This record gives sequence, structure tokens and C-alpha cells, in this order.
Amino acid sequence: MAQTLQDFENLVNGKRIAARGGQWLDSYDPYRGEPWARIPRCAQSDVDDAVAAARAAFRSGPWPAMTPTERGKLLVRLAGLIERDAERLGRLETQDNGKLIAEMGAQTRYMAEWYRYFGGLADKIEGRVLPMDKPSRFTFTRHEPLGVVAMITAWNSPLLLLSWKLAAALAAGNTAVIKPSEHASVSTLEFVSLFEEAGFPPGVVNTVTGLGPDVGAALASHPDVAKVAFTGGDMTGQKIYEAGAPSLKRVSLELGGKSANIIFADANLDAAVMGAVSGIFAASGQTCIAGSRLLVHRSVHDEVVERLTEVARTAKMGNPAEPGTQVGPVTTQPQRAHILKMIEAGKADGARCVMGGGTPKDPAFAQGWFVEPTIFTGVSNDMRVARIEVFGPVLSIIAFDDDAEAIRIANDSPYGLASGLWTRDIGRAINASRAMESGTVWVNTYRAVSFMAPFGGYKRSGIGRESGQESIYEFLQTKTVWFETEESTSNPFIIR
Ligand code: TXE
Repeated sequence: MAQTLQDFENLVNGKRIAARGGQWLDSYDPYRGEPWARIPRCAQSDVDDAVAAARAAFRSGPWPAMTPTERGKLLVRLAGLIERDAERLGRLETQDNGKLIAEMGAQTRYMAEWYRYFGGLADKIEGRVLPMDKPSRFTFTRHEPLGVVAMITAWNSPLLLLSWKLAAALAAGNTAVIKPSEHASVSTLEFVSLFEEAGFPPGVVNTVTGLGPDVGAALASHPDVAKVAFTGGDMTGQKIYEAGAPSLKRVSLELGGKSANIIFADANLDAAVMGAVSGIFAASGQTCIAGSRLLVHRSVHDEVVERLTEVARTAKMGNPAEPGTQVGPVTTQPQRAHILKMIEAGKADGARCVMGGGTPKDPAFAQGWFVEPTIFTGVSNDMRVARIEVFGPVLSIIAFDDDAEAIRIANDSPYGLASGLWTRDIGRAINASRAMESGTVWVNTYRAVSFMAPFGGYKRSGIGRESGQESIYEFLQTKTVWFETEESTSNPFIIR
């Protein structure tokens, strides 16, 4: 079996390499439920090699000698190469994580904009000359890169989530060691070839593949890693935070959510229903921003449920590589088991399953890792299905009676990644958007992201922001430089 699989190697210091120990991991095609590729199963010594390469590239050679303008030009050149190869990279993602080609192709095309945007920003990071309370002092600040940044990413949108980190980190002058998810590493291993073609020096971007608790943990605790930028589950994020503590690493964590999508009585219901569908059934619910709790005003509740099930029922399940497919498989077997367990928890806790509720009966889907789009009504916010991140196509509908109750339920969650508000009343939208305990609030839209718009979580949904101008400071540190302009000697025993 193994001979028929395609092998993909890591990139370290500009060279393609397998794991030192010669071990491999199979990568699965979720639509067929069988392995299609192999990636190196790395260990601590491979992590040491990748970090050493990134550290050397940060300290000496062409990269630290480049001006920010030169770094920016490389990033812009890379953006052009991404656009050229977007379709190929999108197809690899679909094969590896089972998400729709329509979605992965759109993501791989769009991610070019992050490199263009941060490429343009690279030479606009300015320090300040301080007005100074001490007239003989000339004092200024400059923003400097941190060093080696480890990027640990998830399987749901491998290249887009990586780009949110990598474009800003490189624009700031850092070097990178990337650890993609063991469930979907292939697109990252292919993508990094473009850096050499764009003209980046070897060692600036390196990869190391393998299991989270081995390779991820080794990176997160490595003494020569200055910062870890992570996307994944909140429990893993917590481990990464702890692993970085002894060496006082900076961390940014993009974690999960249990986002509330609120439909008020005055909403445009056509738009709201489509927003609810896109919030939970797009990507089979495998998105951190899934609007997995749909809060609906009691006066429109039944109508919304009826319209929603009508749309969701017609969603075309099938091969994610075909452009017309709307619901594909979920990415991993453990993920499918977790989703099915959460569906059972919903039923056991007394929610009413009005659609789906298991695996599809059609034998055409027997081999792949499919779960039916599932809708629960009668959910109360203390049920497990309303509290735990399902990361699958499972919607929990909760009825509410007034705005205060909707806001209270929305905020009664350990998470705070995003929320949606559907209303035509501008005052209500402004007040509710202010009250939401979430890093993003969408009003009359859902699941919108942009390279210009800061993104990140409140509460257990994370630390730090990605995208937007301010996010580059997550990859910089400030140095203050003091000059004395007069040749006076002051009393050395008091603070100057
Ligand atoms: O994520 P993990 P998984 C959520 C979602 C899902 C759950 C588990 O709820 O059900 O997380 O998914 C690496 N030290 N999200 O198992 O485990 C791992 O190898 C260092 C939310 O895929 O968090 C991978 O590269 N690294 C989400 C990355 O961490 C470790 C996207 C993410 O894996 C590690 C995906 C360790 N001890 C899942 N253990 C989102 N926010 O979009 C694992 N890793």
C-alpha cells in the first residue's frame, strides 16, 4: 500500500528532507477514507535542525541585511506566485482535508492579498522621536523583529490560517518554522517551494511535520523560539501557553468558538436564514467562526426553523473536489466521532433533532467521513451542545424573548470569537454590537474576513490579533535608544 502513496518532504534551510529517523505518517483523503500521501514523522532532533536553520537565517546572511522595502518586494512577488498556483494548492487542500474545492480554491486565491498587504506595510513601520521631558536627551524608538517564530496550524484552512501569521511575521523581519496539522500538511509542504522562487534566502521559512504532542510540543518549548503563533483547539492552546512559559515566549492563540448568531424579530429573514446556513453548514461546520448557536426571537422562531431546514435539506452532499458540491466530509475520523458524540449528547440532554442527526444512509457516502447537516431546536444554553465546540455541521437553535435575554445568552459562553446580529434597527445593532463579548461582530452578514480587519478572540477564544495593521506589532518588539547631547557629568547616584 505504502508504495503507491506520494511522499512530501519538509523544507529546512532551503533543502528538501525527510525525518532523521526515517519515519512517515500517512495523510488521508477524507472523501475516500483512505491514505493518499505520506509526510515525514519528525521528532525533537528534526525540530532542533529547523529551529537552528531559522535562527541562523535570522542572525546572519542576506535576510537581516535586507531593508524592509526589499523584504516587502519579496512578499509582493510571492503574492503573484500564489495567484499563479492557487488552483493547484486549493486542490491539494481539498484532497487532504476534504473541504470543498469552491472554498479551498477561494481561500488559496485570496491569501495572496495577505502577502501583498503586509509586503506594503513592511517599510511603513516607524519608530518615534520622543518629545522628552529632559531637554538634553535625544530619544527615539524603533520596532525590531523577535527572532524565530514557530507557527502551529490547524487542518481546517491550512494555508489561509498560516498566511495570517506568516505574512506579518516576515514583513516584520522574523524567520519561521511552520508545523502544519498532521491531518493536512501537504499544501503547506508544497507552498513553501514558492519562497525560493520568489527570492527569499534559505532558512527564512522552514517546515517540520509530525504529531502535535511530539513536534508541536517540542517547538512550543524550544528555547530558541521567540514566539509561537497558533491556531487550533483551546485545550491545545492552553498547553502551548504553558509550554512557552519557562522561556517566557510570546504567544498568539487563535482558538475555537461557540459563536452566537442572533436573529431579531425585525431582521430581513431571507438574508438571516442564508447567513445562518453559511455560519454552520459551510465547510461542514469546521470553522472556528461557526455560528453554532442560532438565537432566534420567539416571534419568528418557527418561520426561521422552517426556512432553514428547507435550505439545508437541499444542500448537495458529495465529492468535495466537484465544484457543485455544498456539503463534503469532515476532515478526520476522530473529528467525526466527536461530532457524532455531540449529536448524541444533544439528544440525551433533551434538544429536539429536526434534521439530520447521524451519518448519511446513502451507500455512496459509506466510505468517506460524512456527517448529516443536523439541526437541534429547543436547545437551552446549558446543554452540552450549546457549550462545547462541535466543529461540525450541527446547529443549536435557542429561542429568546427580548434583546437583553439574547445578549445574556450570547455572552454566557467560555468563548468569544465572533457573533452575528440580524436586524434592520440601527440603534439595536449598535447597542448589541457594543454588548457582545467577542472579537468580531458581524451585522447583517456572517463569516466575512479580510487582510485589513483585525481578527481574534475574547475569553477562551484566544490571545492576540491577526490581520490588519496593528497585527504586525505581534511580531515586533520596541527598542528605546537614548542620546545625551550635552557633555555634562551628572550625579551618578541618582536616576538620570
Ligand atoms: O486541533 P489541535 P485538532 C478545534 C475544534 C476541534 C479541536 C481539535 O474544536 O474539534 O480543535 O482539533 C498541534 N503542543 N479546532 O485536534 O489538537 C497539532 O499537531 C503543540 C479549532 O486538529 O488543537 C496541530 O498542528 N502543538 C480550530 C495544531 O496543534 C500541538 C481549528 C492544532 O491541533 C499539541 C482546528 C501540543 N501538545 C481545530 N497538540 C480553529 N480555531 O479554527 C496538538 N498540536
